[in-house]
Amino acid sequence: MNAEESVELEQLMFVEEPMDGDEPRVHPAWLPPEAFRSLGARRVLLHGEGLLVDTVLNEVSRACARYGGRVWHSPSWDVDVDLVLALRDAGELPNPAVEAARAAGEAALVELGDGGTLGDEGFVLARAGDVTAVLADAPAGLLYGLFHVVRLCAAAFDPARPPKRHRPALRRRMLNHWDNVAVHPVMGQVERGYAGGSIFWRDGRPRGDLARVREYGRLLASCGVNAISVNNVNVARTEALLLTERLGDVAEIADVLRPYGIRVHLSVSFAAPVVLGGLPTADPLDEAVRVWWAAATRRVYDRIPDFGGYLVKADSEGQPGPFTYGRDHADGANLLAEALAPHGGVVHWRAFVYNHHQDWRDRSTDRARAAYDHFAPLDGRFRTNVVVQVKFGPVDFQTREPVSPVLAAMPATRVAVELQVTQEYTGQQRHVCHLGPWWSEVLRFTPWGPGGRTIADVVTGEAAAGGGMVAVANVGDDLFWTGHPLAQANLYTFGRLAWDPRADPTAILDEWITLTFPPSATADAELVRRTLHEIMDDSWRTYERYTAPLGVGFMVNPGDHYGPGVDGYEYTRWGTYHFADRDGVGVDRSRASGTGFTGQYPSYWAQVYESPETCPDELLLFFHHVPYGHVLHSGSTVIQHIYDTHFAGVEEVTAMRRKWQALTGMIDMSVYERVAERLDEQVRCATEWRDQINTYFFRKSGVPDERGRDIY
Ligand code: GCW
Repeated sequence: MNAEESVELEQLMFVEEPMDGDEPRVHPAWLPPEAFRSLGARRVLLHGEGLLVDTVLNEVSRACARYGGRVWHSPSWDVDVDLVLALRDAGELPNPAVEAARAAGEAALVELGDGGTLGDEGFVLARAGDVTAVLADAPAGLLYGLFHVVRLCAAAFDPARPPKRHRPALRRRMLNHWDNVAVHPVMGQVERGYAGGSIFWRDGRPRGDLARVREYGRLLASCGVNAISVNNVNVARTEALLLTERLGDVAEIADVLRPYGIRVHLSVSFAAPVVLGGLPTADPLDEAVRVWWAAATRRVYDRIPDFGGYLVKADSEGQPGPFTYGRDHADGANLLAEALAPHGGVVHWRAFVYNHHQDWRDRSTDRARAAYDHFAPLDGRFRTNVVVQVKFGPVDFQTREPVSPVLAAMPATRVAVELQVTQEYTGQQRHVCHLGPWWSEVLRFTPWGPGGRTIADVVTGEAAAGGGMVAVANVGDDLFWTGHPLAQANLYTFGRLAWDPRADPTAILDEWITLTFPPSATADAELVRRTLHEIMDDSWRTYERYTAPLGVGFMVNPGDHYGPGVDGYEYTRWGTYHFADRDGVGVDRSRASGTGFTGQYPSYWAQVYESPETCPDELLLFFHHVPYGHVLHSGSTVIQHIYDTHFAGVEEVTAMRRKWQALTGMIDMSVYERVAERLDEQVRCATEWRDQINTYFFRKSGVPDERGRDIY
């Protein structure tokens, strides 16, 4: 690409001006102006009123100004249009073609036969004559409908397009920011953040770049996210003050995100009545404590009327909680739920509770058991505005873990599944690791056995009353939002899966590619699409191949969790061990001879996981300690599998890097270069993983590689 072309490409892809005079320009992620070309070239009529309708108007106006289209807001005269976005109760328009398109949408809803309800966020898209109509009952539905039209590009105007209703499966689709207000001495500004500083906070104060926050809200709305928490679940002194003295800082964020339909939640300290209120106790059954929370919560709602609620990490990794007072987690969660209930708020109460002062010599304590042991007995005791938020796996966001049995153990509780978009254990946004397929596997898992209900069903709940999906966010103040430009796809995919947990992750990735690298802005759109799929589709499995084998987990460097550290956690207090010796490796979690963790699953999986003969290969070492010569279902032995996958993983990463090189000149140069640089690091790091893991197991087992490759 010559310099002129590169300037042109940049104009197509970047917003024209820095969002704030002092701030650098930010990559538009999956909403480059060019993605709005199809919409912006059309004649659009918007009908209805409301804050979010104004947002839609703003979006459409910008697109039309750029690409020559036109926009009218509830005109009192007849106009010729290609697209109408209308609230259903906004009254008639003096326009027969538009009314015909509206009637087509209404007819489609009647045909659905369930009253055709759209809810607060749904919409229907229909065609009549030459007009496409998007109808919604509420402004948020129009906003989601608008972004759907953007995603569809020209297909939204295809005369043959059948009408379709769209509604989110999950009511709450939430991101948790582990952002610290004050820089933490070890964890920094963002705990487990791999994309620079926080977009909200800097050095103990609000960052003040609300334009960027607004842009973030726009990105989130366009993929369906409707809630965020703005501070780390580890709540230190400064962060605790957000609930009281510094509530104004939270309100500012809420004001900026409101036009995009996003509600703000806050992580709070369970000890707040003591730390902030000066009470002698935070005992959940103490009357003064209840009064304190009620008053504090009322003040929050006075300031932020649509405040979402609280997020709590209690009795976990040093955070205060109800155990201090001899109470359980239902007592704790219900205390906050009671304070939030009059205002319609919810408390997200995390189930990530375990003993982090374990003795590695003790093989009977099993961290994987902890969440179930603490929470399953409490089923039925939580108030209806409590959501118990459960990490998807029983240990900790590993590259491969079984699905947490807690998700199937609390039928009388609203449970949410918690995913990690920030790539703490999956390459820290230096490695390409597209997580859509992994999340989708989790959501499709059937805890009661094949053909039964799925995790998606559990978190959806009856009448959409389930706890929804939550994920730890991966953005920062980085130019590309996510450090690795391709990690933007994980954020996008999370939102889309939270809207529809049954969606196909490859199709979602395809949407992301089309939006982020619009075909009209590249010389060879097919090459770009194919290359991105080749690099990203299977990248999570590639990552799995060159890191910890067969579900054993935790072979990372202690502290930063990046790179190989095979024995890094083996003799620590964290409860994450692999027990490799000269004969074998893995954790015996069977009922027969191990920790009994398999017994936490409903009977089908309890049986499957119980025996090494039936346990799926990819989870074998999570559930069993087996000899190196154990033969897998694949026909390979455990030791040979380790060697083969590690050699294969590095070859795949090398191939990724080669494929990426084919895109020189095809896409924005700054994206190209950032990814190229990170792929170099991925090759380096994967090689290190391969050599350390292979060498470690060769030295332990003494078994040579059948194919005689280099092991040290
Ligand atoms: O994975 C671990 C992380 C901690 C994190 C904790 C949690 C916020 O290493 O940094 O703390 O999980 O989920 O609470």
